[in-house]
Amino acid sequence: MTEQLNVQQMAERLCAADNILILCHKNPDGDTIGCGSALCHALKALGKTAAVLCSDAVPSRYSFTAPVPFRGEFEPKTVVAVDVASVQLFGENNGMPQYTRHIDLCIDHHAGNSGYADFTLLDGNAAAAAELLYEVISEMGVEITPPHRQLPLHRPRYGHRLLPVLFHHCQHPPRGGKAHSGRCAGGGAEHPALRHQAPGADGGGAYRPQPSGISS
Ligand SMILES: [Mn+2]
Repeated sequence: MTEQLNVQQMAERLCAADNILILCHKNPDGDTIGCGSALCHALKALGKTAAVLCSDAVPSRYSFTAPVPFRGEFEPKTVVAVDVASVQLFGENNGMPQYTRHIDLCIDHHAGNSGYADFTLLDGNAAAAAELLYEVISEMGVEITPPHRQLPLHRPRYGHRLLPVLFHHCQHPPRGGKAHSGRCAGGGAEHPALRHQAPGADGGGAYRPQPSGISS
């Protein structure tokens, strides 16, 4: 039986974890891949080791999320499922079965989630797991990078929504002097992708969708 967590509790558990393997569902869509990439980049921005595993190939239209595929380069200590309602949905390829025997954390929006994880953040009223993940990442103290803050948060596609996925840890109080309220204290380097993604030194350039077919 799973224990339900709220956003703050999930953020705390993620902040306390390391060597984190993030699992997506088979036949991946924008929600599971967007969540996987976003959570992975957020954890890496906090200096953690993390990667994403999916039973099926990630469609090229989601390559803009800069997926970090797991290649067995570390021994997972914490396994997190995103947008996966039941264990049957993990799939059987890419060595997936050896990592689905024990799922520590689950972030999901399917009301019928079977409760397979030790701890679950579930909101059946959310249109996408990405809505929950956005709150979790914010609670972790990882800020969406300026160029991606301008992305439409809710980008309808296949009934799901995508989330801007490049983050970096905010080491300074944001402009306006508001204190940082995240759960994760301390370091974390700027995400390297920020530097080549940033359209200008002020971070104020417009987002230009890549020709991957995801833009309308
Ligand atoms: Mn999905």
